[in-house]
Amino acid sequence: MVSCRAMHILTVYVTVVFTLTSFVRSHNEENLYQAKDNLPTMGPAKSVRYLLYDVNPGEGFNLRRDVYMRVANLVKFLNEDEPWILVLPPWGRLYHWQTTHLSAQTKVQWKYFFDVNSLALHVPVIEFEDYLKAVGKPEIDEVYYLQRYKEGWTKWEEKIDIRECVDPPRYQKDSDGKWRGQFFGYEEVYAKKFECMSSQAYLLTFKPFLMKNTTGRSVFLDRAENMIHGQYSEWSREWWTARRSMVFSKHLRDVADKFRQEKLDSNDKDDKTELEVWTQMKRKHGDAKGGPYVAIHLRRKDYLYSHAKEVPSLENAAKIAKTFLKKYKLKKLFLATDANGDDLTHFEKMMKGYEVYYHKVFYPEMTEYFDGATAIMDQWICAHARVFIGSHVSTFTFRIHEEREILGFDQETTFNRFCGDDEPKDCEQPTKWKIIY
Ligand SMILES: Nc1nc2c(ncn2[C@@H]2O[C@H](COP(=O)(O)OP(=O)(O)O)[C@@H](O)[C@H]2O)c(=O)[nH]1
Ligand SMILES: *[C@@H]1O[C@H](CO)[C@@H](O)[C@H](O)[C@H]1NC(C)=O
Ligand SMILES: [Mg+2]
Repeated sequence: MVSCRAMHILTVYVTVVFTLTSFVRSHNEENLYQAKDNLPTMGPAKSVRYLLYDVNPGEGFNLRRDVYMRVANLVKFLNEDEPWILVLPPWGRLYHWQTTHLSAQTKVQWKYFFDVNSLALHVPVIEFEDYLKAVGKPEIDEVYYLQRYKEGWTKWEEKIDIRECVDPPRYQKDSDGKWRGQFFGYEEVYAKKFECMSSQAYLLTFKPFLMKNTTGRSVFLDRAENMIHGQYSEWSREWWTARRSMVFSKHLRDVADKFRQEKLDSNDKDDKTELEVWTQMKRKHGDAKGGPYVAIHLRRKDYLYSHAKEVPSLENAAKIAKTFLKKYKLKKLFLATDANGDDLTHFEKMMKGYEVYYHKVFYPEMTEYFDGATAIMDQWICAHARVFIGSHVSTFTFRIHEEREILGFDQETTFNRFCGDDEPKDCEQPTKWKIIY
């Protein structure tokens, strides 16, 4: 018997397929990253809607990647019933991106950092620039600014409500009645409607709101980090599917791979880390061997204060790194860090007898969007090491863990972290998030 549910799913699928096709045909086809086998083939139309979002300006690159996974899954669930396209929020002006000689690190497109066709194998996405072209004016229909409840948390219950703004909003109505705000630094962009929305809710709770309570063609959720994963968190298949789609852009991988080969004797064939299209890729723990080097992520800067107890001194970091180098009988150390130049030289001195490599010296040609690009290359190289040691609760470290799960490393080589000087030597190690297919 063909169940009603199966029929329903089929109908919905066909609807989505229909609508997306007409969308693709009526717009510039190149603007929509929609991988071929995901491509709709025919149909009438319920018009496509756009979901836009942004994150608290204080958040760094790697938490932003986590927020992407939430919003992407929201769009995925929306597409079960209605065609929605996720608009990728341009990168720029991140707190950590301070390379002063570069004023260009604003309005950076996702394709610079990620393989957008891989993202599109999960949900339909377009760059913000292409959204502007597609709608033909610098306009967003509705903006909802997610905020806490003024009265605070009383008990856990899922709820979202349009409320007065708790904090002075970063949007203002101009004399033409247009809402002006930040909008990634695009000064011409405005919204037709703006509301603050108190929320204490899982991402799925936003689906009925978006489908039924909003009518605009484009809806923008600001402060999207307030959307909670709920059941779609690290231990769920959906989360991992979104995560697997976040493949780094090829041009950055290529620079990092060249570095691996030239300096670290590391390549995918020998290391057993060859990539496939992510939808086809399914490795077992232990399949990957990794290059003949130890990689460490040594987080400094703000973590020296915000996580003082768990951040090791350089002396101790060097000691721990040597323990691993001996255990794995390796001579080369790859160092990913946001430490300053003096610390780097100091650390290198303490690693006498070993070869230390780090990015600042080795890819000086990467001046374009330096900070984001080097961060990604550092992560990519750490992800391919025989063994990795990370920093306590750093999202930069977490994204490396996940990359290694995707590549199929033994978990013992991945979920290690430095202990602070005053912590026990066997301090609590990172949670082993196992990949789920
Ligand atoms: N290149 C490079 N940048 C780093 C490293 N560690 C931290 N950073 C920079 O500092 C930022 C850290 O912020 P974030 O991504 O939020 O990670 P978290 O603060 O460690 O959780 C990164 O995005 C990088 O710009 C590193 O090892 N290498
Ligand atoms: C959405 O609409 C329903 C029905 O009108 C209403 O009860 C609900 O409060 C609305 N949700 C929000 C967040 O405004
Ligand atoms: Mg951070």
